[in-house]
Amino acid sequence: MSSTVHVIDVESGNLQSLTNAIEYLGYKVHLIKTPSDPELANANRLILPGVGNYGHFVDNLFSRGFEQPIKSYISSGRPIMGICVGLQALFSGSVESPESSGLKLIELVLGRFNDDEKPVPQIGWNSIIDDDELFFGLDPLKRYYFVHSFAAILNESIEQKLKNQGWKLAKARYGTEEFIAAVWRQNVFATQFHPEKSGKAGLQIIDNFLKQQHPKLPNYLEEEKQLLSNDYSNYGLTRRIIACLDVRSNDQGDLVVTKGDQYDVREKEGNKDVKNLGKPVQLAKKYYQQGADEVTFLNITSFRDCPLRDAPMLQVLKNSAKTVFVPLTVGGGIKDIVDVDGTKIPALEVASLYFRSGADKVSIGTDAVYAAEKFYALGGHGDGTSPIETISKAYGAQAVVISVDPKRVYVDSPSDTKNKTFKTKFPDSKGRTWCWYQCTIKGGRESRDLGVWELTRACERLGAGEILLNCIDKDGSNSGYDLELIQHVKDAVRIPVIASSGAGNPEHFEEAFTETGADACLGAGIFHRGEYTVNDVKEFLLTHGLKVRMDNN
Ligand code: 1PR
Repeated sequence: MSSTVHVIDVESGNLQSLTNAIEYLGYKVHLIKTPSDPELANANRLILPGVGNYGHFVDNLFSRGFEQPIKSYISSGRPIMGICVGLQALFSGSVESPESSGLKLIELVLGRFNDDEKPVPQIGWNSIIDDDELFFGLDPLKRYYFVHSFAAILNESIEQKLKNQGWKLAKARYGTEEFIAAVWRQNVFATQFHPEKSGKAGLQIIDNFLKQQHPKLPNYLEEEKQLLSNDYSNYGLTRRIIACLDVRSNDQGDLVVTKGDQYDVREKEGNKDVKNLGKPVQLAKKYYQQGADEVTFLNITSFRDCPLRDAPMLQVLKNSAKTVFVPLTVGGGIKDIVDVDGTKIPALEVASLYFRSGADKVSIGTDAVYAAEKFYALGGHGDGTSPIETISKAYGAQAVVISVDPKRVYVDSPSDTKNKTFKTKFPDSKGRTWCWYQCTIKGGRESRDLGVWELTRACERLGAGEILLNCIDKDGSNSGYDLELIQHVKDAVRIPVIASSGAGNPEHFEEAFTETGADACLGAGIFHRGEYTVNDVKEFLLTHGLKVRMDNN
């Protein structure tokens, strides 16, 4: 059998990572960009990947003339695998895009997760519900990476109907809702999760599909079963641990990973060089191998650079995506820019470059503050032009992270500021207990009259999918996260919130998860200094009753 895998490419999202995953498994990849590509006739393993908005994806697929060729391919009995929106495209439609219709192989309209009870999108690592009839080696004790707001939500009658039509279902549960995590019938297999982003467990699923094999699951010890099984205490998701790499050029012009104290990244002594903690690609791989659930790169001096000339950062991403099979986020300089020759380049194009290089999400800092200020100036709505709106529309909310750099400000009374205040347990030196969190831009260099409450709510409305919540006061302090700040933002929005700044030991991660509703915890210095590995943190959480993803067996 040919060792080439064919992948349909309608320029939707991060195909680079899927290509890397398939190549890592020892196959060649041929991208099918038009239905007239003669290679389609030779294909014997076809993958239909998709991310982002349902309508955007299926309309694009259909307008490029792929509907009939895909249907003919399926009728020919050759194996096909849909991924994420590629799974959703098999259905008849989605409430996300009522005007658009899918391939109608499965007669069901996808619904939106209920966000009254849980954060939406679902972003993180969930498990498959144990069932005797699982397929392609799907393992209920492993975790797979999901990122979506819409899903094939199940009830008994829908499930029965699909089973009667010959579909085998692998179900997962998010909050109280059960949905299709994977389907299989004859030559058609599809996963809602991203196997190419699900670490070793995910690579195994792709390999099983490519080899068309359904291996037996490992014989787990009773003790392992207890540790690894899902307890659904966090809606079904494991506690996500993110390793963050602040990247910039040092005085010698090399791109290095650095780390500040309250955002100051220079050595305190000697020639006050930028601290050099290692090379970005090597560190990203190291943290992936240690079990990081995500890796985030922040280009911390991007406000000075033109990202399109910033080839080294794109190269960092490209090289990292070859060995890191968990989600990659990149931030810094995601904005409308003017290139050296005066050409205007919209933020959407800048983001697309990063997605094509292997990023799954982009994070927006400075420009998100400008967008939120405009949102309020317009009376509480956007005008469709901000990078948050344009990127979210094309790639989906889950691809847009807002990186916030706030500082605490004390006031005598709430009437002293237009921003949302709260009473803290930690008064300042003057005994004041009312405070708010002020947003800054350009890496903390400039403060704005906008609170983190106001910023995050505006960004959520504009289409952001996640908040990366730094804290300048806590950054590099090793003194633990600012739990009051995290709770303040959790109360403001329904999208997931990543706690950041201050982690110094595994207990800090535990308290952020148990004392606030943090959806993920990010650490930088703790890992760079080698005090703890990501795995140390996870083992600590596991033995303290918090479920985490362990991908080493
Ligand atoms: O404004 O869209 O160009 O994005 C710039 C990005 O760079 C923003 O995400 C901003 O947070 C980041 N940034 C800018 N300057 C700095 C700096 O440190 N001088 N770093 C900076 C932000 C915060 C976290 C850090 C955590 C955890 N660093 O990335 O990793 O605080 O650290 P810890 O665990 O060691 O305490 P734009």
